[in-house]
Amino acid sequence: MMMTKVSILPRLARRLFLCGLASIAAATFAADRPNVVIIYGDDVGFGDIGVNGSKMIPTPNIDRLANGGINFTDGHCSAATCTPSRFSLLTGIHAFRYGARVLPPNAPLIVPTDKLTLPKLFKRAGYHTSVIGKWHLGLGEEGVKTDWNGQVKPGPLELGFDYSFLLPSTNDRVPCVYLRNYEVVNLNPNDPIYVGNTLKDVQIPGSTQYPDGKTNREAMTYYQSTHGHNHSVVNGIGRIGYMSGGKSALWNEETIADVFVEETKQYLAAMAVKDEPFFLYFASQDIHVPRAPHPRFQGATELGFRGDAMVAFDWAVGEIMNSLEEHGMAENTIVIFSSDNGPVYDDGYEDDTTVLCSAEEEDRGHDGSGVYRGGKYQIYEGGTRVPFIVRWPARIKPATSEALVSQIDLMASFAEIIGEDLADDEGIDSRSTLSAFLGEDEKGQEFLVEESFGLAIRKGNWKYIEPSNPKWWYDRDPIPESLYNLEKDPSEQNNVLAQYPELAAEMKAALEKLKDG
Ligand code: NG6
Ligand code: CA
Repeated sequence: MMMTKVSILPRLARRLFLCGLASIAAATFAADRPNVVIIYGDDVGFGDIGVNGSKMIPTPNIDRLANGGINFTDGHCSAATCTPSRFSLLTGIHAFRYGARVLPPNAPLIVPTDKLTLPKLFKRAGYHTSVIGKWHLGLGEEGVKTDWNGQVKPGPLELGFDYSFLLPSTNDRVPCVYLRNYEVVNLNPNDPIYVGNTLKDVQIPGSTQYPDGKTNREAMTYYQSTHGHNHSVVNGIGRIGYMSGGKSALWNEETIADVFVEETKQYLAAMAVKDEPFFLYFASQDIHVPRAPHPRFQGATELGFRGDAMVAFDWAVGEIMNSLEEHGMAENTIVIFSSDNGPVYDDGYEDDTTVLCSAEEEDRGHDGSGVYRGGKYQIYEGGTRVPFIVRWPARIKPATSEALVSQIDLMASFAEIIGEDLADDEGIDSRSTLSAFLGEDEKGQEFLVEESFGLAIRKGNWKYIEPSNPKWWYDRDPIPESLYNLEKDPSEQNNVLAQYPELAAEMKAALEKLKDG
């Protein structure tokens, strides 16, 4: 791997700049406060991008990003599902400490507002901060029914984002509307929105009623659900959760990617004329179910909607990159590309991946997790080893790195770049891996935790998995205590626990210590 020497400018100099006393040195100091864009995919697997071996899904824009930065081949989200990974990305805290699991549609905000978050960290250093895309960290106050017709809060703005444009939960959950800052976009007050767990909760006179998928399967005209997803049927797609009202505010599945890209372009154009640096968390809904790529992407691959949705996502990445370039901001913008969990085929809809129910298998010759075992929901590598690209033309030389890195460590690593200290109770699980992210160290973390129903810990190429009883809707096989040597056995086929009892005990002890905080 190519090496590049980076010197982070002294704190005092940065402070002077912040005080406006060192304008002559602005060009030099700008490198101390690069813009940061996190492009976060949903259910995008390690093997879904060209640079990681995908032959059947073309991803030229993501490959261009990787070829201009560092492609980490042992990079991880912190958990094998969405909410916990996003929780850890934004807080630098393991989700299991807060019991953060996949959230239902009307869940309150799960991230504590008194904890440091990535946007709060950037704000301390004078950044403008924004989130555009899928949220799925809950909105509203615990114990209070969220009023979707008023000010929906607390949410991202209470966590340090200056601006938010959200798909509130997931694209398979209600409410199927966008939220700009505190308000539902395009809401007609004469058709108020209600969200609930039962049909009865939302059968409120005066609001548009949507068919109940339990009794109206024929209303699922886009495609049928295979598991769950049989509550309100909106836009011909069965959802998790019930809603009524908000007809004028409904999103159109096939244009969600376009809407997020347009929002992002406008945001970047606004940032281009400001003096302050920015942090943008762009969270795509692609390629989560219900996959419904715009018709111009349908048929782009031979893999049906899952492959086509990935092509749509790649297009979105290209648009964001182009926009950064057009505004002359690409050079000093750190772009991170990654995903919230590994791949899944049938995740509850008949979208023609249904025949391939298991993430272990290939989809017509394409393997979303590459050589790795399992995928979304699972404790095996396919669950958390995801695409992980870091590009920063001003500082980083292109390379491929096998360093062990995790999204949870971005907080401490960014803190180091922008010269902010973390207090003892901030980002407690985040440890700076800056030298690996900059391509100066090929080892990365000594230990790294992977989370599913149970936990696993990596030490170099060794992986210890604690026993657990997963309760996912399709995966309930008990996981035995295991030890794998990923160097010889990257696909986790041979449990060598009995051969290395001392190493297993050492790793178990490290995991227990970490659990205790
Ligand atoms: C599961 C849903 C799945 C998906 C997942 C969350 C069923 C049967 N399955 O409960 O479709 O929504 O939750 O995905 O309802 S995640 O990427 O947001 O974690
Ligand atoms: Ca996900």
